[in-house]
Amino acid sequence: MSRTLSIGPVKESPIGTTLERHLLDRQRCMAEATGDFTGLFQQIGLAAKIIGSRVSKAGLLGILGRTGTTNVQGEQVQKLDEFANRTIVSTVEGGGHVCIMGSEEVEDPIAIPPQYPKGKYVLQFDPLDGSGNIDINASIGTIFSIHHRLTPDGEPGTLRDLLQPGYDIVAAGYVIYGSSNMLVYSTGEQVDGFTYDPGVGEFFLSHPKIRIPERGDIYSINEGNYHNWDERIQKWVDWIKTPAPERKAYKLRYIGAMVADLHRTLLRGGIFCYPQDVKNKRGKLRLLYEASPMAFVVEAAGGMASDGTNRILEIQPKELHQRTPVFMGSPADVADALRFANA
Ligand code: AFP
Repeated sequence: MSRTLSIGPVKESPIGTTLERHLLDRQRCMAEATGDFTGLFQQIGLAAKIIGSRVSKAGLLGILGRTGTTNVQGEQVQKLDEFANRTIVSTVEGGGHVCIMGSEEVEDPIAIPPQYPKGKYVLQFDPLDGSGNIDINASIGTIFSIHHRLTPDGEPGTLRDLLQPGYDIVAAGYVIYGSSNMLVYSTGEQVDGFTYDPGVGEFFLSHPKIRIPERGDIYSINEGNYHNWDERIQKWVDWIKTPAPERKAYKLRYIGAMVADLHRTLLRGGIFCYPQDVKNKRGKLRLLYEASPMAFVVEAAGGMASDGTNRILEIQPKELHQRTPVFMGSPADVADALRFANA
């Protein structure tokens, strides 16, 4: 008598959880879900794979680019941040999930071309954050956030759809292109991290339910700006790096790419900040596609995100490329910084 082996449901999948599977599982838990959000997210995931692949070849393309204007495949060598911007726009615009987009690389709102349907979501992104790191092979990233549209369904989106506060974000996240590529995102309840397996070509859940430590031992700030800061920020930095009987001095780590500095802060704890200074009177980082999405992720992981006075997620944006000071990270560390900043 022959025995039939079961290939039915298994308790634990031997292949792990892909980003797509994770999104579909969550979609099934929401009775009202139409699949639009999952569709949009899949397009963002695809863009992340394409950008990640190009980032990993950036050094090679750059070297070959110096010998002429084309690479070995005969392609034009493009600036990577422009390439990343075009990749996201072209992956998302025809999907029918979005009515308008905002990008760090583009002055005006990005309209959906007339031939495509206008969806119910609004996408904002910084296609390649920390692009100054490209030439030195250090980590860079993509940041994104998704809102519901405010204008009537089916019509082209407007600037009003883009100027929404962070507390109305539906989902936000980032992709870090580093020693491995990771996509980290949240819809508000938890933060999940997926590591890209280049052999398979998929993001796999590797860091479920990330929680930021209550306190860390790292501060992350461009200390070269010390002499341009308000005296209260100088006092805080003097305090945090000076050992005291009850605590060790904090370590300084600063990569110069917000995604990389905040990714470390999320996993290890501590604080990342970019306060205002005499050169950047309203701060340097952009509210809509840098500070707000990262604040949403940090808060969902149990952290704190402030502009020095207000919760970043409560700032009502007035301009597309508005800047803001930023203090983000472990709640106890951000509370310490704010105590000094508001003394
Ligand atoms: P780039 O994308 O122009 O390199 O800017 C990166 C960034 O917006 C952010 O990711 C960094 O945290 C911050 O600027 C670094 O700024 P400083 O070079 O002034 O420290």
